[in-house]
Amino acid sequence: MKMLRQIYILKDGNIIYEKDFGKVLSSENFQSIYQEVEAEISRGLLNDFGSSNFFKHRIIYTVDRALKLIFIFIIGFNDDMETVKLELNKLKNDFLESFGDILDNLDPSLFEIFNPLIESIHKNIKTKISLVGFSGVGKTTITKLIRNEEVPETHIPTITGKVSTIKIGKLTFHLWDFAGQEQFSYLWNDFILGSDAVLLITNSTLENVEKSKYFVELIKEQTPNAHSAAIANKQDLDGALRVEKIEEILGIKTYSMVAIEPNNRDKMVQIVADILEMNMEESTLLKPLFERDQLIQLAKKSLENGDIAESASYFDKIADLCLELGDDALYKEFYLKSEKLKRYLPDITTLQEYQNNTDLNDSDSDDDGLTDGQEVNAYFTDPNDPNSDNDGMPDGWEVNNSLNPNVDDSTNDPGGDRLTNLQEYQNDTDLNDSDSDDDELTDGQEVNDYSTDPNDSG
Ligand SMILES: Nc1nc2c(ncn2[C@@H]2O[C@H](COP(=O)(O)OP(=O)(O)OP(=O)(O)O)[C@@H](O)[C@H]2O)c(=O)[nH]1
Ligand SMILES: [Mg+2]
Repeated sequence: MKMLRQIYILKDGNIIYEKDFGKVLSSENFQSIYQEVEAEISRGLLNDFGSSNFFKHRIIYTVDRALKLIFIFIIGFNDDMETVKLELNKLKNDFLESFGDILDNLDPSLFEIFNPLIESIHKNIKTKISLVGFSGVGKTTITKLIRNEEVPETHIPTITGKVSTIKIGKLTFHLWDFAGQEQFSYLWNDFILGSDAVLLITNSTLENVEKSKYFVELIKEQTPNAHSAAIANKQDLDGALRVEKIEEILGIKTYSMVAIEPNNRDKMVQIVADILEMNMEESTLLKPLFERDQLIQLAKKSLENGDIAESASYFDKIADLCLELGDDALYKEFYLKSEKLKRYLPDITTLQEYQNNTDLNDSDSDDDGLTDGQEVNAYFTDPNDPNSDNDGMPDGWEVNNSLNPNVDDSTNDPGGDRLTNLQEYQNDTDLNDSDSDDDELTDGQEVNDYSTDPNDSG
């Protein structure tokens, strides 16, 4: 696996920069490896690059003797080290260029400017996962399942092949979806080449499984160091061979699967993580992902049970996790789902009216634009206080403008127009538009500098 796991930069034997993409080495292990590296360097044998192995990982490093700097990558095993060396050199050169002259009083906060480079290094050392198997077994369906796209009902044969980028947790991979039709067999060798992991897909019929032994051999020939496993797909069909039987025939670890079932995404992602040997316990990268999938299940259950308030609060949590995972589009989707649900909340019960001391004959007792039901069941605000968080803005206005009615957010300025949320409310301007009346003066300038009306361009 040429997946980059850790980056270290050391000066005079001290770590001055460290970045993890799913940690594989504890600090103690790193120290013992580092001593080996140092011994190697002091023997003076090192050319441009040095490397040593640590179980299933490789430590590759390069040095700058004059400045006493060591640059280290910790990566998974792979035959081809050229890309890795290239990227390590890039790190070294960039570092020297940026910090070479000021090494003696380096402020660690300066390393911020490094982040884009580190991201690009991580992406360039890409892990290739290939899906192989004959036509119609479900490779494209599995690709779509992993990508969380609608799975195809009809078989549209893939032409030549397709590469897509997938993100699992915070890690980026490249997923290669093969064309399984025999007319494309001349491409198969080249497609498999350089894979870090290969998943052999079968449709769980005896005929197909027997035939697929061909791919097991091909994988061994073309990419002997890749991790491989088989998927016994279409387990929902009558007469599907049992997984154990398929594993016996193919001689490689086999997982059962029904790829047309969207609920199996979790399972499929787990299989990919498994084959990439991403250890759940030691890697925190996948945790938010699985947490999110669990919450989605819980939200579904609450919906089935008709508990709208509960499912809305799950969707809120899911939206937050999406943000953490960097899935902005999904964040929006779940946020909107939650908002939509909150609108359909069952109205406040008579008992709740009594408990909250609200007016039975007034659906919005405090006239803040949220019904008593919404306040009690969805937003958990005070149905008798139009401004539950005392930040000067009514609860209903806050909700309509996507602000939190339970937190004082009066001084924030999300639009960046130098009008705070409270000022936007007081001036009745658009929170998301820095120039509400399109007169080329920002709302902030109009109110704070010129005392003009930000809603009137004249
Ligand atoms: N019943 C059932 N059908 C499935 C399952 N997985 C995929 N299919 C169907 O099998 C058909 C072929 O799936 P694809 O994913 O297009 O097959 P492929 O392996 O990509 O085929 P090529 O691109 O020609 O190599 C589609 O009609 C899918 O709906 C499954 O688990 N159960
Ligand atoms: Mg296909």
